[in-house]
Amino acid sequence: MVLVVSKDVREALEARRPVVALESTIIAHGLPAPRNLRVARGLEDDVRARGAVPATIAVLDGRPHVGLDGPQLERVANDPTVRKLGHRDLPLAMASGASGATTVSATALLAARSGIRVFATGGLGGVHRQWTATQDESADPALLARTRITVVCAGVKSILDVPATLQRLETLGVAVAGYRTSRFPGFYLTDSGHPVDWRLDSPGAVANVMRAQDSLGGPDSALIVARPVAEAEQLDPGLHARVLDAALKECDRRGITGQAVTPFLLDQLVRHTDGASLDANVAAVTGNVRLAARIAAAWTGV
Ligand code: PSU
Ligand code: MN
Repeated sequence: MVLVVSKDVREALEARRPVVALESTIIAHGLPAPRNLRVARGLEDDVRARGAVPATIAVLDGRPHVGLDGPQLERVANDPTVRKLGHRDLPLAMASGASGATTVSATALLAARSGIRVFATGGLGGVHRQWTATQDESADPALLARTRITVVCAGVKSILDVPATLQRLETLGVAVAGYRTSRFPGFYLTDSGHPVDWRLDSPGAVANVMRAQDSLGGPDSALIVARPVAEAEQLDPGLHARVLDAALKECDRRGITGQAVTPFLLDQLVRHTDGASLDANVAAVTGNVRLAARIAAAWTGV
């Protein structure tokens, strides 16, 4: 097989034990070193502590890996030549022997190909502000519209146009539910200011929706489980609004476009909130990973 699936992950999948896919762009390009490696290891430990097997996904020397060992994880965290790969980049990286961290779209594709059903991340990509001028929209929503996977996230990144992204997910037919909330979470913020139509209150309830998706058939779309960061752990909303406004202007001023936009904005937020956005980001992804492990257990019936 073209995918290199680690022994741990392969054995768990064969025995129908719970597995949680983890993306690597957040490690390589979303969080600053040296905290990124600590967080990446911590997320894997959090999955294991809940009886599931973590499958961090990345492309190394042209080979897509599902489940990384210690040195491979370290390489993703510390090697500055590791690129950012969306799903469209996968064949290009494979054929050229490149190494890259996978975004939500690339991770979801590789996870689904290897038989993993549950995936955790921080915030999804989506429609950027000023979309009418730039047409900048992440590949994440469109890929999730045709990939059967459950993504646990803290909503979509707050640097985006959140209502436009929710609208796009509706148009594309991607199922969205709040986890123990009827408010769509705002990534660094507990509440994005927008409602969500459906709420699910337990891992078992999520697994029931996944089973209903499969029994219904139809397009192989995803299920987004949007879990808010606790209010005590969120970024101060006033600070968030001020810093984001300045960061968007700076992005414009420097003419940053394409794949560089999201990492640039996240980095600006870390710098200008004294690391508070980093704490909120880590709190969000950690909570999501823990919930994903419980959903994976409910899904496999462990
Ligand atoms: N969530 C985070 N940090 C990140 C990302 C998500 O907490 O760095 C990454 C994901 O990999 C997501 C990507 O797929 O940002 C979106 O980038 P773009 O807007 O270029 O599609
Ligand atoms: Mn983009």
